[in-house]
Amino acid sequence: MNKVWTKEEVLAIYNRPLMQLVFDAAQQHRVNHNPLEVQVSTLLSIKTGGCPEDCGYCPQAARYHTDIEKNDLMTVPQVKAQALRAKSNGSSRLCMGAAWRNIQNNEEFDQVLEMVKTVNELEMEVCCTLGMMTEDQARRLADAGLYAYNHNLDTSEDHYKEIISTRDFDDRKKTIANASKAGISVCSGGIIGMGESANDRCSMLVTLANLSPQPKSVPINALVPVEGTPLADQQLVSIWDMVRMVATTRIVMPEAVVRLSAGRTQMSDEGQALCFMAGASSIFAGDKLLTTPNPDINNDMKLFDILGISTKAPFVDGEQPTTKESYKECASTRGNVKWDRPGHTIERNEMAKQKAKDLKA
Ligand code: SAM
Ligand code: DTB
Ligand code: SF4
Repeated sequence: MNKVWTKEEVLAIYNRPLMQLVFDAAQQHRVNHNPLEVQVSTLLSIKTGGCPEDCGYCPQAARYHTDIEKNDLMTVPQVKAQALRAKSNGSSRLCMGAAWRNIQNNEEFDQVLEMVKTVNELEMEVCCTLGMMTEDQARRLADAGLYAYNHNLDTSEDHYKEIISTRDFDDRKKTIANASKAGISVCSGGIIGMGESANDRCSMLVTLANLSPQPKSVPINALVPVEGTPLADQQLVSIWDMVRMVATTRIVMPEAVVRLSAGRTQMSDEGQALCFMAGASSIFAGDKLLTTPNPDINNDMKLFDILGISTKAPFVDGEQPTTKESYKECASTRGNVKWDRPGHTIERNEMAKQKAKDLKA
């Protein structure tokens, strides 16, 4: 049974003198992890852009005018080729992302299930991030060989209402619970730098840490402000905030892999080294995240070399799933799956949408 965290406790950790906080996190890190090992994941955007949601940070939301290249769902051979490339570059995990609100019971999902089966057969950990997911969809993904599902809370429940209006925080939690019920390893974290307070950051960590089971991996993203999105003008996150967030996450979720995610191009090597010291134990590698740039893999490997860090092998923290033919069986009706829409509006998001309309006209 994990400890139940309160926001006051987490805030007190977050606000410790930075040098003390990093030392405490580094000590905690050594209790459950090899501090000289970092897990490397590669992101692959299998379906890019055109998303119906209004997430204020996201360049893939159809309603904002951003400069991304949209793509339909990739084919299975395309994904296999990218997975092999990622594996040869030292990645133990492939994380496939789709710009979907939620999974539908249709041919596209059937195709994703084939991708999962194919990549699992390459002996890589397979992760997907496909939006909201029902219990039966989670079961099918697990049967196909899915290892992990990424579904971020993104921010605190309070601040969430300032960032996204098209779905609510409880639905995020429902999807996470559906992944857990299917025996899939949960990857859930958030973004800092969206105008949230320290209170919001700690509140998000409390929600994550009090999930049962706790997430097995926690991505900490620094907002990548993208032109055309409502959050385009946000100030870049300071490295000190990133270190604080990583260290606090390490202390409140001691067994989790803490992933240094979006925003690494904004960080110096020294800043990233401090994050590894403070308990970060994973990165996304490859020159692209989903649509935005990421550091060159050669730079990452050079930094690992300097720091004496080696990359982690797949399936060290959990067994490789075996594919069960039942992934082909859909227990629910085919077609659209409905999730409620809360329907409030966010002025900043509406303005970015209007700006996109004006640019089109
Ligand atoms: N559509 C699915 C969903 O929202 O769950 C999966 C893809 S979505 C792009 C995955 C995550 O990427 C988001 O939850 C968010 O945390 C992160 N993300 C998206 N845009 C970002 C940005 N500009 N900066 C930092 N993180 C971002
Ligand atoms: C996560 O927490 N961060 C990744 C992954 N999970 C899917 C995505 C980052 C996306 C950054 C913006 C982009 O490249 O589009
Ligand atoms: Fe769509 Fe996901 Fe981007 Fe939100 S974060 S707009 S759900 S792709």
